Amino acid sequence: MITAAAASLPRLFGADYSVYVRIVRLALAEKGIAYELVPVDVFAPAGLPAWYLERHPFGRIPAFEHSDIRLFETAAITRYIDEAYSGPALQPAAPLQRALMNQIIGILDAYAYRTMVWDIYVERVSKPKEGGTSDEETIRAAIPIAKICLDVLSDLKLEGAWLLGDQLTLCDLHAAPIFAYFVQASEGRRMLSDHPALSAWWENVSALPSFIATAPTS
Ligand SMILES: N[C@@H](CCC(=O)N[C@@H](CS)C(=O)NCC(=O)O)C(=O)O
Repeated sequence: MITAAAASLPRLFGADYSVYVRIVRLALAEKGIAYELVPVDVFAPAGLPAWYLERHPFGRIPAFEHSDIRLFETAAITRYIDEAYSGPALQPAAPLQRALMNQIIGILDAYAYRTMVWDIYVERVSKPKEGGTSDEETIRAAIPIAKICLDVLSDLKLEGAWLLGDQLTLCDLHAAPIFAYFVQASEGRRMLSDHPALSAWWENVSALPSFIATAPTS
């Protein structure tokens, strides 16, 4: 078990606007692990530097490094952080609960992220803010997929403050940054309000000190 007193700080490469970087930052914060956020702007016009592509050959953010350990892919990084470092457990012990957590993370990666962030938030909020025009067709096509995501997450949600009941787990941390963008769109707020249990979860997760401390600065 790596303790907070390990010689060098873990380094997380990425930008604070990134959903996936924020997921890892939330896991580090919930474990109580100090780290260095090394700025990497994945959308920089000049492209990514070669030293970063050595850490993430697919050119996405984040990448993680601690001493001689290098990892990319957020779900692998957060599971490693939970298992390798001391601090509160962020994964359920029971096999079924753990599978449900992994199922939710899979759903978020495969279906929710692109639909709720790119097709709805970016089109409705981010593009117009930057002087562009929303692609209404993209938004229209995304709504039914976002509805399936919310319906499925509501069905899977167990009673309690968090998605899997009384334990805050990695799937809460994976979902929160996606919802943070989604609810900035009027469509997102309207759809979330149709899901009372998820709305209550959103109230809880968005009040976490780790969540507040990792708000994007740009
Ligand atoms: N599968 C990757 C996804 C990471 C990802 O898509 N990150 C976004 C930022 S939130 C990115 O790097 N986007 C750049 C691009 O799509 O070119 C993971 O789990 O870490």
